[in-house]
Amino acid sequence: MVSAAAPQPTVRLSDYRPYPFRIPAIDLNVVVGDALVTVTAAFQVEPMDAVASTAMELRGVDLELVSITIDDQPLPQEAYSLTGGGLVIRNPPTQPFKLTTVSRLNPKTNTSLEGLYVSGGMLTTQCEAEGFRRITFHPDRPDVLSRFRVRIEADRQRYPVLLSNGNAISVEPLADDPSRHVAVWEDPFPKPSYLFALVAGDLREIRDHYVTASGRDITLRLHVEAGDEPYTAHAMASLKRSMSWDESVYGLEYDLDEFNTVAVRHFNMGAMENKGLNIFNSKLVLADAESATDGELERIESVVGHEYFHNWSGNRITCRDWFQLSLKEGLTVFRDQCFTADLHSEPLKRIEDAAMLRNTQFREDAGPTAHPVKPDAYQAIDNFYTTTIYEKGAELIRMLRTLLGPERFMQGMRLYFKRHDGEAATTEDFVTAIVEGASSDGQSLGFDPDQFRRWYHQAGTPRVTVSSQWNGEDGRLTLTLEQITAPTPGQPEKLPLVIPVLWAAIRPDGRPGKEHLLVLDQQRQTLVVEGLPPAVQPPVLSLFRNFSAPVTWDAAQSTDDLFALFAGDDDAFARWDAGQQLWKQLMLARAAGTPALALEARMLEALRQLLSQQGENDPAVLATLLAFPGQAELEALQTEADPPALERAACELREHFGSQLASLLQARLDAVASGLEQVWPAGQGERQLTGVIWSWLAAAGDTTARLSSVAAVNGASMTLARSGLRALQPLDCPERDQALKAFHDRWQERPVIFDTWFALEASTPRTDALERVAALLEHPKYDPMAPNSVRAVLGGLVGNPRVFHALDGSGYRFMAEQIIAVDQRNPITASRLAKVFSRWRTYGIERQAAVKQALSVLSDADLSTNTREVVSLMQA
Ligand code: B3K
Ligand code: ZN
Repeated sequence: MVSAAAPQPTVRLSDYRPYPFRIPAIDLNVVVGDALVTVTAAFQVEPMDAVASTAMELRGVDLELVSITIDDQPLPQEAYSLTGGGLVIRNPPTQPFKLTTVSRLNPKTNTSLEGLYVSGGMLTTQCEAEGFRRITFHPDRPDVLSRFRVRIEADRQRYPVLLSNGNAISVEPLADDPSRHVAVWEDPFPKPSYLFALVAGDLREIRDHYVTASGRDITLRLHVEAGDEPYTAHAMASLKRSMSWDESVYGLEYDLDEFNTVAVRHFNMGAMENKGLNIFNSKLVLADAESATDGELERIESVVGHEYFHNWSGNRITCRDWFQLSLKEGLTVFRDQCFTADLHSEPLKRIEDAAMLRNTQFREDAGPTAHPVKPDAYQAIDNFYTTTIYEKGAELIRMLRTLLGPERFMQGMRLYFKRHDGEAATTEDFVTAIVEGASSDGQSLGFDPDQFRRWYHQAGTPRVTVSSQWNGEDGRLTLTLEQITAPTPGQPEKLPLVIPVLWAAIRPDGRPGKEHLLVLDQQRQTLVVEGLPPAVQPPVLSLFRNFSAPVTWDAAQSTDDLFALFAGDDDAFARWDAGQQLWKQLMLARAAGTPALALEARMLEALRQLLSQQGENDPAVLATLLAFPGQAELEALQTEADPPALERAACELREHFGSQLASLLQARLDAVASGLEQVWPAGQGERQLTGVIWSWLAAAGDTTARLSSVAAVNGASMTLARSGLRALQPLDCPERDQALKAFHDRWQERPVIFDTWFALEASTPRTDALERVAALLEHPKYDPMAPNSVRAVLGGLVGNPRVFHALDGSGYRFMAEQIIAVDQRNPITASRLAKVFSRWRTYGIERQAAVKQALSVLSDADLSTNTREVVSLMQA
């Protein structure tokens, strides 16, 4: 038995060597028995070196090797050896040969949710990044591409549905045992092992079809547990929209005859793009307006799109090694962001993504787990499925588009998909293709591509300082920009990057001026702009429009300028950002116990304007302008991060503005009321604004708003139900308990939705909250094997600052103990949870000491490689 591997050595990009064998074809025979699964794997192998024999290394974890043959001849014991992480064949033939292994595994004892495992009564797989080695002995690296043919044999009653990648060839009863049946699947496209998938279970099928641009009729099948069929229409419609979008924007069509999707309750992440057989966390499939919020519906649509888009960006062109992960993930996030923007609102999507990046990726970039978009070393690759690889990776691609302009950029994309189809590529290949494709028009690039590549290797968020000088008589503006990136772990020295700065000067009459692109590529750079309208006052600058680069900046803008931008910048991002800068000042002052009264008064006035009838009339834009900055961004601005103080500040400001603006807010509520029942995506803005107003009014003690919030929990819209709960949650009032109980009673039989109740309970600030969280972990409906439930409860606790960050360290200790328990069964989920401690060095001295203790409790435990890597980085 090859058991779970010992701590893995560090893997380095510089050690990459091509695999010395090609495996063009793989035949898998998977026989599902009562307890064990037997896998016979026959590989066609072609040695690269036809002269000298090279040892063949195969990976295997928790597998029992039953037999091994080469060209149907048993391999003598001395010809191979079983090692901690797999098997080595010492002197394989130098000519093409057939390697056949038979191995056995037990999916029931596999709690890692990697490889082949049980979820409910079904068998399912997750192979990315290194799960295939838990199914059969294989090199299990992304640069080995094979055509797979898969035979699955199983009991007909227990496993009526048998799925794998590619096209279904046949399903037949087993000749000599009619209680069993056999399905054969064939995938004509060579793929790496991480895209392999297999599902066997009692599933219900929802079938539809899609005709591609070239007229091919594709069967679309969605497989869910019995009873879940009514909640699949949204996912199916999202899939069709994705297929059509990739055709019209990228000219990319689907390539197999069928496309299968399976919803699984026990899943480590959102979804997985296995070729032709996407597997989804059921919470990202099962949804309708009554059971999912507008935000969740949009997210489902975008994840369905994301996994579908991987068929080209990830599957047809895959990664040479895991250091290239952003090649597929950054690009696919970029593609799904554009998909959502095209289908809904481009400016609002940009704001959403910018806020997300600032509160997750910037935090990562500033902490102990900071790493470049292309890391150069790792211990557990699963720790690198991060917001840096995904979202910052997408920002790099967006910057290329901003620098090149959309048309030239698309020329580059077309070249990339054409040139590397069928290959395992690198991020260098990607940038080269974009640059060469874009330059095919013979014009200069406008930036140095080699310098641009630094973005892939340099961790940390650059900070840009902007200063300006104004000559009012001549209308001459001199802008000086300086960039600096603070050191990150292992990278003390930073080089200047290529930073696209989209900016405009607002004209004296308030009208926006022309938008300019400035390419900041020196550490310090000066730009002189002539010919602006002469005026005494310098023009107001609208900077980093559309969030043109993933950086922070300091332009020392005056309060007057920020209010001017907030009132009416024509760039939605820059307008929202000006408001965010003002909100940040207000919240930090409140958190410090010294409210900025004069600024609050000006904000009140600005909000009166906005809320008045002549003010902003798009409810979604208005709701976005009223949204407070995220906790992480605010913490980063405090000298000593103090999450409970920030939470208190938000409560105070809601109460203050809620009471001061009560009548205007009420008038806005009345104005949007008639639009609340529109079906998503219509009515989103109305519902979003209603939610913000409820939370302000409820905080100010408005009984009607509190009662409407409670009533919403039993209404027809999950968006409003959750808005009501969010409005009441921070308030210690009877309506809060009524609302939580109503939610509990209504949804307790629907696990996917009931996880929300766990999260709400765990994040409700109460004096006995920690005991309640402990009780939730014993709740009969809590499923410790389902990462969704684990994250709901433990993530909920983290979202409860007063409890998690209690000065006596009780929250941290509790979390450390839970992480150790989760790590025993599921290292991937545990190591992600461990990152909740990553900002500990920014806390005050007392909290630092408490986290330090929690970290040493963790570190003294017997941890997985995954969790050990994260804990060590945080302790370093
Ligand atoms: N590629 C998968 C993520 C796999 C995570 C492995 N631990 C989902 C996605 O990004 O589309
Ligand atoms: Zn992805």
